[in-house]
This record gives sequence, C-alpha cells and structure tokens, in this order.
Amino acid sequence: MFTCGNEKPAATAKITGSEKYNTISGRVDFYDTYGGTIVTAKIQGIPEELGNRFWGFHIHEGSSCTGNADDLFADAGQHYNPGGKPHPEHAGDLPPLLGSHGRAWMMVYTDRFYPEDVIGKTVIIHSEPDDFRTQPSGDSGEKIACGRIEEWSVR
Ligand SMILES: [Cu+2]
Repeated sequence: MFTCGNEKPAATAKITGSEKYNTISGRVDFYDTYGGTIVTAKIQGIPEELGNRFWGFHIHEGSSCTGNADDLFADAGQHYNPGGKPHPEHAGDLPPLLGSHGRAWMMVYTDRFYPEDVIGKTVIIHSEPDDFRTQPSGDSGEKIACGRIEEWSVR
C-alpha cells in the first residue's frame, strides 16, 4: 500500500497564499492506494506571526480559489461532504497541519474518498486549528491558502 515514493500522484494541488499571506506556497498530492487515498502536503512560507502551531486543513467542495473582500477564497465553499454528515465526519476533513519554522509536512491515509472524487475541488489551509467539534467547519478561522485539485496528467 505504501508505495507513493516511486509513483506519480493521481492528482495534485498547487497551494498559494491569499493576498494577505502571499508568502505561502506548496503542494498537496493525492495518491491512489488500496481502498482510498494517501494525501501528502508540503507547505512553506507560513508567516512567523501565525506561530508554530496547528492549522485547519480540509478539502472544500468549491472549484475555485477566488472570493471577495471579506473572504478571499469564498468560492472554495464549504467542506467536501457528499454524505451530508456533521463535522468532522466530512469526507474532506483531514488532520490539521503542524507548523514548524513556517513549514508544514504531512502524509495521511484516508478511506473517505479516492483521488478522482476530489479532482476539480479545492484544498484550504486555515489560520486556526480545527477544534473537531464546532459546526460546520471546526471554528478554524480565516482561509489563508488555497489550491485547486487537478488531475496529474493534465499538468
Ligand atoms: Cu476548511
């Protein structure tokens, strides 16, 4: 199952910070694996003022990293939740990222979706940790970075 080191991901998202957090960059890859997906996240440039703590990390159902003055990634929409479940049982719910020196690296296995299910949707990083209780999105604060999930072969 754990073979992603030598394989190409099935899908990938290029992560970019909002105007306010424009130093953030990175990528999130989605590897097809037995019964689900391995998600890897490599993020850098997270501003020092956000500290070395946890940041909410989810797949959102919207298809665009655009928005408005109040929420620069408003069009990313709500969490990817095809089952209509409460948080944190959304298919798009993932463990938070742990910030260290402005970077975060994570790998997690989920059986809540396959890579092809989330192509065209968005990955969002939030300014606050996810409390895994508050509805509908864990009180995880502002959307600070976003990436649209693309099929690998089209890149
Ligand atoms: Cu979110």
